[in-house]
Amino acid sequence: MDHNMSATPTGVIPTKSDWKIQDHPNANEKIPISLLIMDQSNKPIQSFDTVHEKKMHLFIVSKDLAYFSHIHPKYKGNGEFDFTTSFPAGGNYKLISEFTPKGGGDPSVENHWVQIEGDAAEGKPLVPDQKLTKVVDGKQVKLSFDQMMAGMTVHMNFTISDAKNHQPIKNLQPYLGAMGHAVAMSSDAEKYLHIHPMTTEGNGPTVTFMTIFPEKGIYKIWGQFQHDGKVFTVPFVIDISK
Ligand SMILES: [Cu+2]
Repeated sequence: MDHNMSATPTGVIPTKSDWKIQDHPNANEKIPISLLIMDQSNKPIQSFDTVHEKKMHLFIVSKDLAYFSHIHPKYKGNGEFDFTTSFPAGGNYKLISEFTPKGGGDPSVENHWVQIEGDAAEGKPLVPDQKLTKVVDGKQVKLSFDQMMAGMTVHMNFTISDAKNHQPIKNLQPYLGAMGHAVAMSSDAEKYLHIHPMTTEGNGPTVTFMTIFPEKGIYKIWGQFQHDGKVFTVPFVIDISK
């Protein structure tokens, strides 16, 4: 599939979803969750394309975007997916599922908010990072943009080096069929951004993604990469101010 043509979805199949979760789920307990994907006439969708090695990608974020998780629900057949997860604290979490019904050119997205009982984590307002360089799991990751204007295609570059010796890392491993994955959310957790990995030459040190920030505001971005058999996740908070 050619991801280089456009960052704007073109062939999204409209869907509906029905989520099942127990009443009063508690923090730090294993919670089974299932979701049924239906078409506009409430008929379960039967067939899904495998995209980046999975039929469904599911992201969980806390309302303040402090918590992020990326998991792959299991397809049970007849439109139903399930997974088990636990939540680190009480509060509201958004579940964002992304999948492509057969025949869809671009992924469909279905969301669901859940309320988890238990002591809430201290909600902190999102503050844009002053410096777009982070150290995570022994890697230094630098984020750069060709431009940062809302409503326009943005190229986002993650450049990864060894945090100790500052050597560029040139042996990243494919993770889910690409050199990296990235997700972005608006600060109010309302907008989930589709981010397309570009076809990247080689295995680092720079991985480029393409997206469109729909409007001005603060966004949190999570980049995920694999090195030495381990996936690492690097978060950034940015301000799209124009
Ligand atoms: Cu995934």
